[in-house]
Amino acid sequence: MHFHLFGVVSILTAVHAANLDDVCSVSYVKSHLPPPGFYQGVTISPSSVTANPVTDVEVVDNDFYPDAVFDYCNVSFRYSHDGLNDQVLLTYWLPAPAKFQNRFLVTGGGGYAINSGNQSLPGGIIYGAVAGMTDAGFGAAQSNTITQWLSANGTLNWHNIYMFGYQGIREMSELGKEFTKTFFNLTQANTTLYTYFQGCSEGGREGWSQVQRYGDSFDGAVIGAPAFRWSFQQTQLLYPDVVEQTMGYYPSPCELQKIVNETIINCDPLDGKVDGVVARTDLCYLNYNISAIAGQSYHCPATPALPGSPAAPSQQGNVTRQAIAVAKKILEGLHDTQGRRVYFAPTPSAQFTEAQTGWNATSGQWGLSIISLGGVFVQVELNMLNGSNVPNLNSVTYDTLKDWIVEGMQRFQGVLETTWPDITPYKEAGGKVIMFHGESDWGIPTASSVRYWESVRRIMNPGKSYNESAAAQNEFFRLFLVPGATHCAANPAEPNGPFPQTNLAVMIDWVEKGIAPQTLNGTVLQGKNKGQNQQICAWPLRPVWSGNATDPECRYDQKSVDYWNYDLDAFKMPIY
Ligand SMILES: *[C@@H]1O[C@H](CO)[C@@H](O)[C@H](O)[C@H]1NC(C)=O
Ligand SMILES: *[C@@H]1O[C@H](CO)[C@@H](O)[C@H](O)[C@H]1NC(C)=O
Ligand SMILES: *[C@@H]1O[C@H](CO)[C@@H](O)[C@H](O)[C@H]1NC(C)=O
Ligand SMILES: *[C@@H]1O[C@H](CO)[C@@H](O)[C@H](O)[C@H]1NC(C)=O
Ligand SMILES: *[C@@H]1O[C@H](CO)[C@@H](O)[C@H](O)[C@H]1NC(C)=O
Ligand SMILES: *[C@@H]1O[C@H](CO)[C@@H](O)[C@H](O)[C@H]1NC(C)=O
Ligand SMILES: *[C@@H]1O[C@H](CO)[C@@H](O)[C@H](O)[C@H]1NC(C)=O
Ligand SMILES: *[C@@H]1O[C@H](CO)[C@@H](O)[C@H](O)[C@H]1NC(C)=O
Ligand SMILES: *[C@@H]1O[C@H](CO)[C@@H](O)[C@H](O)[C@H]1NC(C)=O
Ligand SMILES: *[C@@H]1O[C@H](CO)[C@@H](O)[C@H](O)[C@H]1NC(C)=O
Ligand SMILES: *[C@@H]1O[C@H](CO)[C@@H](O)[C@H](O)[C@H]1NC(C)=O
Ligand SMILES: *[C@@H]1O[C@H](CO)[C@@H](O)[C@H](O)[C@H]1NC(C)=O
Ligand SMILES: [Ca+2]
Repeated sequence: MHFHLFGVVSILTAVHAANLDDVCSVSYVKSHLPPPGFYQGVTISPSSVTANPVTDVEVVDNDFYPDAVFDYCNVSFRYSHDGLNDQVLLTYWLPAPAKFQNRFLVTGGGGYAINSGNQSLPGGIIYGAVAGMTDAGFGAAQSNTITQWLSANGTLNWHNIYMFGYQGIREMSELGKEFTKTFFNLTQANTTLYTYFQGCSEGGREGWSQVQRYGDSFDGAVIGAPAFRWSFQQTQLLYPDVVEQTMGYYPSPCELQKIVNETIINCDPLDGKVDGVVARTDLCYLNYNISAIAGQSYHCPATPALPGSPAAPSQQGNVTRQAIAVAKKILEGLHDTQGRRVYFAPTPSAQFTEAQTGWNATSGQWGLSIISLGGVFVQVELNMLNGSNVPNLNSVTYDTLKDWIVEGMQRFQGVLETTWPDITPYKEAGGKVIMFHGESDWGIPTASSVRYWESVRRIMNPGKSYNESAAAQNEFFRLFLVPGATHCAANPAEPNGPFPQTNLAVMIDWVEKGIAPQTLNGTVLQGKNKGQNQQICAWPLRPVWSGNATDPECRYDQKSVDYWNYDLDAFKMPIY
């Protein structure tokens, strides 16, 4: 017994004696790779290994982790899939041995990117975690993988789509867990390795793609504004464009911004605190009539041409009734021509980014500008034609949008839809999820995350009352709507709102110490209150302030819960 303890102590001492330079070498990494055959169908190329120490890296003002200075070992290696002539590049950042805390962080991308370059990895290193990312075989095109979703016009490249959908992240996770264990000698002294995920938007979808499939994926997943319910999400991006086309009115960006600004000013107090933040978009929708903005004057100065955006002239005028009608139609959310609801509404106070019009210098007018994030879904994934957008929306109606959703749902159900509602294996393995969503998100309706939380609650807790099932769900999966936050970011238009910058620390406390977050830790990241701590309510409770307290009271409000739960009666099948 004594001998055994002594042995453990001496190994731990040896572990702590190693410094970054001792282990951050090509030869050390080569001799600590996952062994051949470790992951079926995958062959690692030892000759592809790179490793170099990087010191005194400083990160400041990131929404997803606090400011820090750190060192790491920058490792990469490649693998191929047996029988395919492909090359997948993995990148792992490893903390110095003395800073390693038996943690591994899986990261993802955004938009059509499968990783976030060097942006997400620091979020693991600063908590003593090895952090991993993959290019999923897309090479330099990883930041716009959709250019490789077709083998030719008319032929989808299903291997690439599966790699993007979930397979690439799974392989990076499993190879990364094993690599971390061998690199840090965990098999000798202490086999505990906590695995986490952190990602937002497409990264959030990637997180769910793992949680829904693999009970052993993570111990804790931090998932922001996930781009799931894929075919709905991609298609609904086009809805504001179709509204403009159908109604024949193309508001200038300034006119739209005026509507958002007035909405924020008028709805701010409805939550009880006048701070420029609309923490209750439900009350805003129910109580504020944007018709009051018609006739108010707006003005925006001319802007010069920048890379990716052409010059725009100065814009001034009074908000028209047509602009209000367009905004109202957008804020109702997509319905088919029979008036049945197809998808959720965006929250009032969110920017009308998808509705942005384009300046036509020839005609001297604002006109249709099709949002490419939505258009490329139709062009490539539905029409199977190479390109970055649909050429036009000629003869596209609200019913066409519904048809596109159904076509996409059927085609990609098993790869991309990512709304599987029964996550029992993950729960039973002890896994935890923190999901958060900005309440002023322009790109993914906040209601999308509420829908999924409610679907999982209902499916996993048959026969239980709402309160019982919500309590059961909160044991492992909590949802937080972030006042004022925009899409995966703090919102410059509502600078006093909190953003949950320390999510991974909160998750580590939940997984490793059993401290479940009753509220989510938030920090004001900009403006005159920068640095202020504000707590964020857990769904289904909603924030209310009395006086100027920094933290809200979190209350149950049936009207609010009803507002967030939509009846998608355009479909006869369940939509999770
Ligand atoms: C793992 O153990 C070996 C042998 O004791 C040692 O040389 C190496 O530095 C250790 N690795 C780390 C990361 O501590
Ligand atoms: C990390 O390694 C990759 C692959 O060798 C290299 O391209 C990159 O420049 C390295 N990054 C740093 C900061 O050293
Ligand atoms: C293993 O390491 C983890 C993280 O450092 C620690 O929490 C745990 O107590 C250790 N377990 C043992 C058996 O030493
Ligand atoms: C990420 O890469 C950019 C460009 O090379 C560099 O300026 C920045 O310091 C890097 N950030 C980190 C955390 O490595
Ligand atoms: C699609 O277009 C992209 C960019 O123009 C190109 O890199 C890619 O090879 C094309 N794919 C096919 C299948 O034509
Ligand atoms: C909207 O408000 C922002 C401040 O959040 C301001 O910079 C902008 O000029 C305003 N735009 C209009 C059209 O009022
Ligand atoms: C909003 O105001 C307009 C104009 O006053 C009015 O016609 C409309 O009925 C109002 N809408 C609601 C829902 O009260
Ligand atoms: C625009 O509204 C302002 C008041 O906000 C008013 O003075 C002006 O006459 C209006 N202009 C037009 C063209 O209606
Ligand atoms: C811009 O306006 C001109 C003149 O009305 C028209 O011919 C042209 O098609 C427009 N361009 C776009 C991209 O809509
Ligand atoms: C594929 O479709 C795109 C978009 O219609 C077109 O530009 C391109 O020429 C087509 N490629 C081939 C090889 O036909
Ligand atoms: C909560 O956020 C504050 C800053 O607002 C930070 O100082 C604190 O460490 C965070 N708590 C946790 C558990 O991360
Ligand atoms: C809250 O703060 C605002 C602005 O600082 C102030 O005008 C108001 O009187 C305060 N309200 C209360 C109840 O303290
Ligand atoms: Ca407020």
